[in-house]
Amino acid sequence: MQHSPSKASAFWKGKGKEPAQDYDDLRPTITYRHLYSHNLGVRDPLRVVALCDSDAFYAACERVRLGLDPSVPLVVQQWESLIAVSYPARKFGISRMDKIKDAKKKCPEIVAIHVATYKEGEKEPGYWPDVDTRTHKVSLDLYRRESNKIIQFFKQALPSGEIEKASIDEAFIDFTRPVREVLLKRFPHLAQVPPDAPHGVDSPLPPPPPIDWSELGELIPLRPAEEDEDREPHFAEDDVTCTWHDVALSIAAELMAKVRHDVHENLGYTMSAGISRNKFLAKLTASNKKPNSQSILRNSAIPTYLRPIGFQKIRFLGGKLGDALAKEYDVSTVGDLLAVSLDEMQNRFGDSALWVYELLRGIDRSEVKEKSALFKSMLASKNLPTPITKAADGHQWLRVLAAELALRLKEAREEMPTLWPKTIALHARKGYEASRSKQSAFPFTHEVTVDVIATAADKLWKELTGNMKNLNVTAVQLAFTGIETPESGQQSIEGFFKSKEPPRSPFKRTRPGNDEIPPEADPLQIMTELHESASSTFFLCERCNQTISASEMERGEADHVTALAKLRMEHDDFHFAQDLANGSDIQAPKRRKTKEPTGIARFFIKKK
Ligand code: DCP
Ligand code: CA
Repeated sequence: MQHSPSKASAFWKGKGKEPAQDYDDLRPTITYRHLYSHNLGVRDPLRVVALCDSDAFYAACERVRLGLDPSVPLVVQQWESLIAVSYPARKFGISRMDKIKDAKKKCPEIVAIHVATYKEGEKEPGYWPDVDTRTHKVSLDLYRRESNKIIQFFKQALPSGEIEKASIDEAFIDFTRPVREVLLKRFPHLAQVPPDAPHGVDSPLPPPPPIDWSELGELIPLRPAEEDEDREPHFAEDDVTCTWHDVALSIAAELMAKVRHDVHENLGYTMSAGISRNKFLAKLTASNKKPNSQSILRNSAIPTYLRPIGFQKIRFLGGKLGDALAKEYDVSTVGDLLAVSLDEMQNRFGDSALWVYELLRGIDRSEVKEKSALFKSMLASKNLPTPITKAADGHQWLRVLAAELALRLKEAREEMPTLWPKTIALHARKGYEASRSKQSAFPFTHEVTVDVIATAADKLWKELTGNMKNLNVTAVQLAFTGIETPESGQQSIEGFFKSKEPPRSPFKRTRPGNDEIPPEADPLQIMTELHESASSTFFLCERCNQTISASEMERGEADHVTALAKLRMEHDDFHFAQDLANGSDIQAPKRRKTKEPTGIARFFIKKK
């Protein structure tokens, strides 16, 4: 059905009011059964999720490393650009858009730290005086390490909370369980269904006590901002004085404030958090006030909060799908789009438009889930300012990339000593042409040193460049893929070395020798494709139909296209590993017949 663009906008540019049932999900009746159920998951009416985002993260890491006072204006630079600006430096009007020389003009006493780099011949990254993109490679290791420390802190502080690292300085925390524990302790009368409850365990909970929000953070207001004040708030003030979900939010806010305080005391970092009923809203709320603050979005404030937001600013709706929605309905805000019925949206965008329809109404059923450290890949990459034109010149960069992989594997093994990479892959891009890749089984040696990795990489490089005419390599990537631990019950890696038998991998190796990676598994190929849609922040996996969001990527890569390519490769690895675990005999990632994408998927997959 073709929708008339003017219909939605005409309705919304007037003083329309959303149908009341639109927000039923925001004011559920909460019963004793809900309270006692521990497996309601994303449908739990008492669900509370927070997104915690570190303030000026890389700048804070450098400040902590150097033991500087938090009031010192500090920036982190990568070559001539700024990648992080401390809040005291922001007071001078310095932003990430500035070049270092502008920052120094705005604040001559600024402390400028160049991000650590790897340089040829050095095993560890360092802060060298002579950094140059032609000879050095950026290292984000310090930030990864500090990021992991914060995550570990969260885990230990909230043993019953689920924690999902969302990026290098952001984590989602599902507070539902820890909140339930506090709630039942604090309100013991809820622990038993009163004998006179009309519907037994299905009776609604008694009215909640009033909440003193004053010490708990910034409350997102129920009333619309001034420019929108002719609109009625969705829920009248006295209708929303308090719900048990508000009590749950307030308990999460107490717990969050304590964790933020303890992270600051112990690790030196300040962070800002958003607390609401799901991931999407927690993320949106976290940016409400920074730094060192937390904001709370109650269910009753959601409609008013979402309505004026430009929907293309929302994670997931920023790319082609957002453009298509804006064009189709001639609208720009969430409020505008509320006029589009579910039927209309599904007719135009397919069944999965339900997910967009719900998002606009504050519903997001995605889980907070710790990502397994298994099945991951590690990738070190360098865009070369001076292309490699002689095969012999590749070696120096391979050693630099090998040093990074060696360090990252070593650190990962501090937490999980049996991690082992199955495969090493080398990708080389020639200008904007399709890249070439080679991969091989990673040798099973006692210690994964820079030399071992560099030797394996050199071998792949020789094969790759052996018959390349007019060598002109502009980017190189070295990756460990299929990083695994031996399956439980199997002998440990150490065990293999202790035995007199020659070392042999605990993994079944079905892959013989080296293989050319088919184009669809090639991250640099994907990267080139993504260049054309550089604003894209997520992709849809053709195999599992899942949207993989770039917010899950570690930022601070050379550019987000690289990071997205990396994310995609990691996701492909996940399938590869899953297939392997399911016993399918995979020789190499198989060429798949790509189905013509339909519905929402059309907006995530580039048509060939
Ligand atoms: N980063 C980067 N390049 C970008 C964006 C971010 O290298 N274009 C890095 C540096 C940041 C870190 O990622 O410190 C986290 O990114 P944020 O967007 O969260 O920014 P900050 O933490 O620096 O600041 P804020 O306090 O606004 O969150
Ligand atoms: Ca941040």
